[in-house]
Amino acid sequence: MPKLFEPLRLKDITLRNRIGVPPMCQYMARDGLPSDWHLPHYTALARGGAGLVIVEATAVSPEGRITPACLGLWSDEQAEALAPIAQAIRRAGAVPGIQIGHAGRKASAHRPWEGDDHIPEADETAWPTISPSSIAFGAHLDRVPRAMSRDDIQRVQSDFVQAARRALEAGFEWLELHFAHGYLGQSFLSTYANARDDEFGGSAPNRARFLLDTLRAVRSVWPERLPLTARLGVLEFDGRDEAALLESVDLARQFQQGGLFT
Ligand code: 8OZ
Repeated sequence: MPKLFEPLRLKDITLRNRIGVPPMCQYMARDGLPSDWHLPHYTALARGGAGLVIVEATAVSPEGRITPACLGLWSDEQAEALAPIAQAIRRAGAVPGIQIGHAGRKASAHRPWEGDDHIPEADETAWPTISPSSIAFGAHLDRVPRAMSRDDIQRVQSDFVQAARRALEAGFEWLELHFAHGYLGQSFLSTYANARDDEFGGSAPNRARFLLDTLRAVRSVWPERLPLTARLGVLEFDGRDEAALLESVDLARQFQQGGLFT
């Protein structure tokens, strides 16, 4: 642990130590906007002394929320409401980060303490879900999503870009793309969830295409001087662990070439 409490410089930012608070869903937002909960919560986390505080998974579009109570960055109003949170983290001495993502086929769910399952489609608080293919996640999340068209793919990538731009405007200095945990990014990479027969499915390069295209698109609006990172979900315990691991290592290399941490 000798370096844990030493500063770490990455690109143009310096973390006061190597402790980072990861994104943790609070399920306390309304219409994607922070509530009275968020400002004291993130201020307290930053005052705790970490070098980096990453704000919870924040949806790039309303349909990309995990639950109706998730934060969003699909409007300027949301960016304005998040700005005081980024500023409070910064004032407490930590670097403010945020994770942006799209929940894909795991979206439109109840909060964990309300069941963690899909909201019934007939309920007025539910919304239709999308994924690379019309294959349900399974277990407690059994809703069958609509398979995305090419237009959907373009739109979601554009939503990522707009959310990244708003995160910057709100004062965040570290951006994480959520491509893990069974949400939309990982669903493209997955041989379980992705049964497409176009250029976004099949071979490893095709399954990686959505993630790489999204990274490149976000790269164009996120400044070189600030860290851009991604959380990847890789192994799926499907009997092809070694192949999946090698594909993921290759993808990580391509991410590096595409601008992560370079
Ligand atoms: C744990 C509990 C609730 C949400 C994720 C957003 O899997 C989550 C999450 C994790 O990334």
